[in-house]
This record gives sequence, structure tokens and C-alpha cells, in this order.
Amino acid sequence: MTDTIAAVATPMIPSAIGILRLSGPGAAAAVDRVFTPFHGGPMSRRADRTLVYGALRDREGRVIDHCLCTVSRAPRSYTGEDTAELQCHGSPAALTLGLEALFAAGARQALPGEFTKRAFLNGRLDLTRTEAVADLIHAETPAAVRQAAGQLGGALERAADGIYQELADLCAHFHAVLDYPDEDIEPFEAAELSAALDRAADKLDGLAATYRRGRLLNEGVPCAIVGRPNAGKSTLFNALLGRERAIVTDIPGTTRDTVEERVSLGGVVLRLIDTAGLRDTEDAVERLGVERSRAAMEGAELILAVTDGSADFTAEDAKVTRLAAASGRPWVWVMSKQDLTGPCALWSAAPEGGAAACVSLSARTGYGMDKLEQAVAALFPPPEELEAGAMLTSARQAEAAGRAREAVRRGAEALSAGLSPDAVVADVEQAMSALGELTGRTVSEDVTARIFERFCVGK
Ligand SMILES: Nc1nc2c(ncn2[C@@H]2O[C@H](COP(=O)(O)OP(=O)(O)O)[C@@H](O)[C@H]2O)c(=O)[nH]1
Ligand SMILES: [Mg+2]
Repeated sequence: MTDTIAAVATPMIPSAIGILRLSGPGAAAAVDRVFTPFHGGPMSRRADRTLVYGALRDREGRVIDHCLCTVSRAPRSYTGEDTAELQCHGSPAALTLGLEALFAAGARQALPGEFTKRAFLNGRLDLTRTEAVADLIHAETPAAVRQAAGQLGGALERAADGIYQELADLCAHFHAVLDYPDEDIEPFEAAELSAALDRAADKLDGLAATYRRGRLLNEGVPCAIVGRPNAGKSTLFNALLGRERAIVTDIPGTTRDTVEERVSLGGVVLRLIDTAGLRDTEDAVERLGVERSRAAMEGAELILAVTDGSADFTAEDAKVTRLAAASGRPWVWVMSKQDLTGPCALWSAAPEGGAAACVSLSARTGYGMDKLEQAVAALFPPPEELEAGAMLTSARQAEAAGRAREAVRRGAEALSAGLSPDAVVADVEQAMSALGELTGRTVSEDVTARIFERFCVGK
């Protein structure tokens, strides 16, 4: 028997509405102790999902707020347990008193994520949907919101489940043939097995391929700003951030360490990294900074290579654009300090490096910043309606899906190497187990259930 948990579900700041939430067998009884409807009987005798207006009381029974209350009973609730919600005014002091009253009425403080954990344990949400709840809360862009909402709606669960079901069919068939030789079940065809494995492998490849974009969508795009000292990197960094985060001076070599901040640009979250200028230097500290900026470039998914548009294009600039081009990452060539030179930048002054875009801008006046925004938006377009939600977005998901893929591939190889179906099926079961981890379901029960369900064995 589980206990009853309670928590303030909204931020503890003065606000329009604050919500006290409960889940567990004692939810309605606890609410009865702290909430008195203005009309009608106590909440424990009310219908599910109706809003009731009444008084919220502290542990001594004194009225501390007028609020709305609703109950949803097991199993048709978010957690799958009896739940209740008190929609109060957003007063941190009143909410604290209300929560203390709920504790006095038998509830205990919920742990972080405990409501959603109970929803998972009670089978209301699979693991991917559980993760989507957290993703949605932390989403920073419209695209990330739609992705999380799609995953919350079960898009990834269905994708993983589709593959799982096909593999389960294979196993069920195999076990049926093996375990019930007297039944009239079609024998196993190697060609059929091979085709089914290829289908699953293709789907898993497709799923794995979504991870890069899903991760960037969820975690943000690591974006290194590189260039020689005094090119205007830190000024651009601050302009994108909208505040003076990095130190700007006209002394070359001021930025010696990498500085990272999140910023939303063109509907894309950038993990913007300001780096030390790339140049050969004798200064030990600065050299360390240069090493770090090289590392930042290696870890980046987007590079902004900044050259000073008001000065000559130097050998150092050429080195920077060459490094950016050689990185294999999409890169944008930013020619800075447009306010000093006018908009006609001489791109031809430098070698062709396959930049995704060339932008002449002034971080000081803001000229051209919209072009940079458009370039970023074009490089990281939001997912299509149908893709949203069906992408791998976390390392956990990618790892599980990757293991499934490896196992299916091993199975396919074993089959073409002429190994017995037993060996192949062992790999298939491992793939199912990995997919089961992705969504949080179990394996053997499903396979067993399926044998009886689909093949009517033993009837
Ligand atoms: N006029 C003008 N000066 C700029 C602009 N961007 C940077 N600067 C100046 O160029 C110098 C070096 O800038 P900084 O951002 O520190 O360059 P970093 O070494 O590449 O980080 C500073 O004196 C800045 O004020 C710009 O858009 N317009
Ligand atoms: Mg700097």
C-alpha cells in the first residue's frame, strides 16, 4: 500500500494561482480535513473531476484562502491513484500553511518527480512520456515544446513499440514452433526471419538518426564563436545575450577562458561559447585559452567565425576560416564592425570555405543581426509536424535504441552466417529487452501473452 503525497505544484512566488496537489489512497480524506465546500458535502463524496468552491483551512482550522478543489479517483487520474488538487491564490505563505495542514491530515511531502514516477509505476505513462513531461517543462523554444508535446502524446513510444511488436511476433512464432511441436504451426522460414530483421534494423537506423537533431533541440546547439583576438567575438557574444557577460576591451587577448551561456536565436537554443582569440602566443595563460577554444570548436555543432570587417583580412583570419571549414561543422562567417566599414564586405578577400552563410554585421548597432538569426534558423529548422515527438532526445533513449539496433544487426549477421534460429532469437530477445528499457515495459510477459493470444496454442 502506498502512502499519500502532497506538494505545492507551482512556483513559490506571489502569483495569480498556486496549486496544492495530492496523490495516494488518503488524498480525498486529507482534503476533507483542510477544505470546506461552501455548498454541498465533503470532497470524498463528490464526483470525479468537478470543481468545488470552498474555504482552505490551516491545521488549526482557521480559514486561510478561498479556493477551488477537484478530486480524480484511481485509476483515472494522472498518477493512477486517488488524486486531489487545490487551486488556491498564489500566496507562498498561505500555500505553506495549506501544505502543513495536509501533512497534519496524513500526507507527506512528495519527492521531486514523485507524481510522475507514480504515473509510470501505475502504467499511466511509459518512460518516454515521463521524460517528455520534464522536457516540456524545460523547453525553451516553440520547436522544443512541440517535440516534447508530441513525445508526451506517445509518438516515440509508438515508434519504439512498433518495432518491438514486430520482434515480439518473430519470437512468439519461433517459440510456438519450438515449444508446441504437435500444434499445426507453420515452420520457420529463414528468408522470412531475415526480411523481418532487416525491416527492424532499418527502422532502428531511422530512429537512431533522429538523435542528433533531437538532442540539439532539447539540449541546445553548442555554438563556438571563434576568430583572432580583437575580431569582435566577445562583443557579438554579449549582443546575442543582450547583456555584458564577457569582458570587451581593445586589448587583444582579453578573453582567456571560454565563457558559455544559453541564448535563443531564430527559434534555436544556442549554447553560445565565447572563446579566446585564435593566434600563436607566448603567454601561457592565453595559450591555454587558445587550446580551449580549439576544443570548443571540436565540440561545437555550429561555428561562428568572426573576422574584423574594418581591418585587413590577415593570415590569422585565413587560419580561422580554414579551421572552421575543416571542422566539418556548419559554420557562419561573420564579418564584424560593419558600422565602421559599411555593408559591402569583401568576402572575396578570403579563400572559399563553404560557409553556410556570410553575414556582415555590427554587434554595436545591431545591423545585420537579423541576418545571423535567419542563418541560424535555416541551419536548424524545427522538426516537421509528423517527426515531432518521434525523435530520440536523451542519451538514455539513444543508448537503449542503439543497443536494440546492435542486437538486431547481430541477429541478422548470425542468420546470414548460417547460425541456428535459436541463436538469432536470443539476439532478437536482447533487442526487445533494450526497446523495453526505452519505453519501460517488460519482455517475457509480453512474449508469453502473445503466444496464447496470436497463435491460440493449447486451445
Ligand atoms: N565599432 C565597433 N567596434 C566593435 C564592434 N565589435 C567589437 N568592437 C570593438 O573591437 C574591440 C575588440 O572587441 P572584442 O569583442 O573584445 O573582441 P574579441 O577579442 O574578438 O573578443 C573592442 O574595442 C570593441 O569595442 C562593432 O560592431 N563595432
Ligand atoms: Mg574576447
